[in-house]
Amino acid sequence: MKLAVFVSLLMILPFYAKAASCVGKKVDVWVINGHDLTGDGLQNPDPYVKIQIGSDNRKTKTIYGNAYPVWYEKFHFNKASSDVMKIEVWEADTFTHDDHLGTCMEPLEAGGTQWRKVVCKTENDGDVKLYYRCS
Ligand SMILES: [Ca+2]
Repeated sequence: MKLAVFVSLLMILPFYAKAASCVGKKVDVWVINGHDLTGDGLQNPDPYVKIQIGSDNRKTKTIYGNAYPVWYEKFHFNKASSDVMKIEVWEADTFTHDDHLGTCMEPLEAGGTQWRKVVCKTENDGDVKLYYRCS
């Protein structure tokens, strides 16, 4: 009986390891907030966040005049085509090009219903916090 359990574990484990990939799965991303963001000289920045998985893009709204923005925006990716999530933090400008504050490449891990925390560091020591899960 014990041997049978052991043998069936050996058969299941390789599939379990493969199941940890997020490719082909639904990915939910919850962009929470930003901390100590800069990029607009002496004025408070107007930050927004872009999320990309494969060729699929999402974007938060721009929060004007706030170095500590709170987005609380949730995005849904139906079928992830990549195991990496690209997070870009931008600072909106009206009359010139938007300023790039930072990019993070986050490897995605499947974890059932568990939300995984990501802290994306920007230039000048700020950061953006988000959660994701793929199921
Ligand atoms: Ca601006």
